Amino acid sequence: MEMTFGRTVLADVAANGFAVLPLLYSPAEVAALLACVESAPAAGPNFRRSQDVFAIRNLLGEIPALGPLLATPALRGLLGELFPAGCHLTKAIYFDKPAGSNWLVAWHQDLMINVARRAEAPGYGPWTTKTGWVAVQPPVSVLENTVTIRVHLDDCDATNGALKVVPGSHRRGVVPAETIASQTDAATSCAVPAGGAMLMKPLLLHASSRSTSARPRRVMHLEFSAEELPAGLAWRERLALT
Ligand SMILES: O=C(O)CCC(=O)C(=O)O
Repeated sequence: MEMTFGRTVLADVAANGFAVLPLLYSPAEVAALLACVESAPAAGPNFRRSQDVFAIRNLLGEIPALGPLLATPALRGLLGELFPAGCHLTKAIYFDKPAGSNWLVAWHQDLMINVARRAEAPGYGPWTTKTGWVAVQPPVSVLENTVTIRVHLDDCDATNGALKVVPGSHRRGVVPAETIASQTDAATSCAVPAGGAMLMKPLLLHASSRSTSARPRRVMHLEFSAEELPAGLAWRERLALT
């Protein structure tokens, strides 16, 4: 599938902090992505399964065969437009919010990046370590040079966990946690069809609701950045996908 995305998508991402692409992967490509995930041995600390969510952290490290299936000409073309000087994948997570899931995600910005190990660097902090993973809040400039592409594998609307976002909130810098609740009045819900993608900036305020639907909501959350980290720091999942 050859396509160009053009100025509208780039302008929407710059102005609003997000954009919805209704078609990035064909139905056959979506089927291949799902078959690849379903054939993986879903065991180990990076797999989290409960009644309300199935998540795979370090998705491409756990299932490397997904790399060539994701890196279609359409994805590569999109990345070339978003990052003309090149970029790398920095994080990939699979989220299945199953039918009727009670999993909801409160309003937040994506402020942390995963790194291989802790090393002090100006502007980096605070740090967290959870189940062997080291994460740090980088300077805002790193977050501003990152774009998340959420590849949707099911039709998704407000009933099955579409992301809610506050348009333009990525331009507010890091929003203090205690003021987030008062900044979500203008929220909008981002429906995306299967095979489509939602692009978003990490600083965009976002949340998602419980599912009231009989349909699952399977998503691949892929973060791309053009940033190089300072000496001593390295992205935990860095991968060239283009
Ligand atoms: O997939 C979702 O419903 C929410 C995920 C999210 O907010 C995140 O990854 O930051």
